[in-house]
Amino acid sequence: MSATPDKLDAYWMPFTANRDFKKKPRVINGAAGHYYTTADGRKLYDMFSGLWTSGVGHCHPKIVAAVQKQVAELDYCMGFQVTNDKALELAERVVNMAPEGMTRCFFTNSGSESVDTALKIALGYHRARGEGHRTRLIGRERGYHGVNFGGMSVGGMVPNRKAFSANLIPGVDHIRHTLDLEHNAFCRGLPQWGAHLADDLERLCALHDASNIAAVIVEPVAGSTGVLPPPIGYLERLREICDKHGILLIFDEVIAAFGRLARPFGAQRFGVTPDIITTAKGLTNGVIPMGAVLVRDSVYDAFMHGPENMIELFHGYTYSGHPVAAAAGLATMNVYDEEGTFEQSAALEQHFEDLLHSFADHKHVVDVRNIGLMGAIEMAPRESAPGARGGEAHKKCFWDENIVIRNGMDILQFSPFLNSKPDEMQQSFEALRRVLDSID
Ligand code: PXG
Repeated sequence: MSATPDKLDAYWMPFTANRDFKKKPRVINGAAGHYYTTADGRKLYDMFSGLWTSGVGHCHPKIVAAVQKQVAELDYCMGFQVTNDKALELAERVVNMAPEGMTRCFFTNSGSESVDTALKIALGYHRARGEGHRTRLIGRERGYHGVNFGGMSVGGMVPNRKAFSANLIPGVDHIRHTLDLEHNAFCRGLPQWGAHLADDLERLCALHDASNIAAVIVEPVAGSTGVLPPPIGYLERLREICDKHGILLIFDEVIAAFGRLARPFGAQRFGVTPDIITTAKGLTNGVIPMGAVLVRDSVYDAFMHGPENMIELFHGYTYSGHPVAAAAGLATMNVYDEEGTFEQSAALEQHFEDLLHSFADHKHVVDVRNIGLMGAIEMAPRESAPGARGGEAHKKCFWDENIVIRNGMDILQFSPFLNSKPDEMQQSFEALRRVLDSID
């Protein structure tokens, strides 16, 4: 490294193989609609709509205008003891789209913060009700709940936990994940097999005694780990077991909310209402970082005791309810309504599913999974080089075919725009096929 680091040296890339990346950096410097542009003047079709974030496309003019206007009107104001008009409006807007009974909204700045906020609310809820012994938190293997200590601890992504193993928060356990290629490979939509895996929660209730368990957190569809749709009946079963034992159910909908499953929330798609929902990403179409935690009345009400001059929940972020983020959120909700984004998303599902499953007989492919506009193609790893095939596919897509895909090791993930054009979606998968055909 040079004595004075150049900009590539200076930047420590998140969740990226830095040394490999810096040999031939992939730098994007513009975007419009469904395409990115690069410094060397290429246009790349974005098959991941940002990072599951940008459902209505990049630089949507109505969201851009709302942000520009807001930043000139009220750039920031304190979110503690005073608030701003846009945060109030957005909270009302979001709870009005939420499953019935989920009437309160707490703002954060990311999915990770939403998760840690939700876990704290769950613990505080039980304590406020005189059940402070409910301190245990249950996650699921292969779950992704962000990278803060709470979310990492309830998460089940081994590489994310490995280096921090001794420092994960105490009192956490995990239920089994739901993928079993012997039973549910190449399933279109929800697997028939696997509802019984929810009973693993009963095992943990027996082991720890249910009276010690505060909450269970799951993604309704596990996203980051490579799209694992819930088996039919699985989420219902989790709900039943939680009800039986007085445990709060948290759905982490950082990916699933806002149209990815053709509904405002995944809970509505699956007809199962949790007690707490975490969101981020599509809340602002990815334009300004923001997250939100929605809770049932009963959860909020449990905190509203004691002297009225006292803070009920000692938690919040400097940027909770940031006016510019909230303005972006409001403009995003307007676009969803005005353009019928969730209906557009629903109309694309079949086409997307057919394109994905056309890879089922490809030589590298061991599984294809999808639900809504979430999809994954899992490839077999190369012998003694796990992740190499997926990484090469990503790079070839970027350099040779002008498409951006995401890979987690050898699993390719797809998050099409909610307003994709069917022919562009098709062309992008044709380009992907050329790439998969060309790699070992
Ligand atoms: N929960 C879920 C379900 C997520 O998908 C987070 C929490 C954390 O959000 P923040 O905003 O703190 O990053 C996420 C984030 C992938 C991928 O490859 C997905 C996420 C992050 C990184 C990669 O699918 N989702």
